[in-house]
Amino acid sequence: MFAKYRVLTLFLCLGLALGVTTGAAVAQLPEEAASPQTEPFRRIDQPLWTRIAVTVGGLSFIAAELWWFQFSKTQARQAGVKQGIQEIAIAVDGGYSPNRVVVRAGQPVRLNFFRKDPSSCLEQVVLPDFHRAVDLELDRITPVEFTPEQAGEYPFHCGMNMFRGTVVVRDRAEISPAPPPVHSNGQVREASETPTFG
Ligand SMILES: [Cu+2]
Repeated sequence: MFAKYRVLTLFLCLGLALGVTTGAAVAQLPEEAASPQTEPFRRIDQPLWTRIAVTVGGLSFIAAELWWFQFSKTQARQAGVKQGIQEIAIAVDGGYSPNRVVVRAGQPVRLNFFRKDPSSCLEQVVLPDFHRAVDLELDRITPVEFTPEQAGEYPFHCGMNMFRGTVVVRDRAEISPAPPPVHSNGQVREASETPTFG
């Protein structure tokens, strides 16, 4: 399931690279066409529909990319409570899963980041509001602890701010009691969407 995401991410990154290089090439075209030094390169007049197709293709790549990084696969999960600590496992594999973590204010939180993705992009996780910047070792669970005092939404992201998640802090009264129990390995015992740390 996560391998699919990785392939898709790669695909979209290639799309962006292609879009940028094509854009740069097109931007340089008028200058080069005017210069006599570019004789070996003959300018080919593309039919209008080709230009439109290329433009539409490029724009849809950009749109897909924005969607992928901003809006895709938002999944919220509530942290379980173990010995007074709100604990939840977050798989780091082509992003964060779950990428929306619900906790309650005034109680310690432990986010167990399990990094499965070898890309350097995800080797660091930053929680600016809680003053945490933590390096994640590959194939290890790295706990990040803090105590949120105020209700609100607090983002976390990779070192380059490409992949993002949110810690949603609610007031005690807003959260239903008895959240799901947590496994000894930090995995939340829950339905189908629980990430598999195999
Ligand atoms: Cu990154």
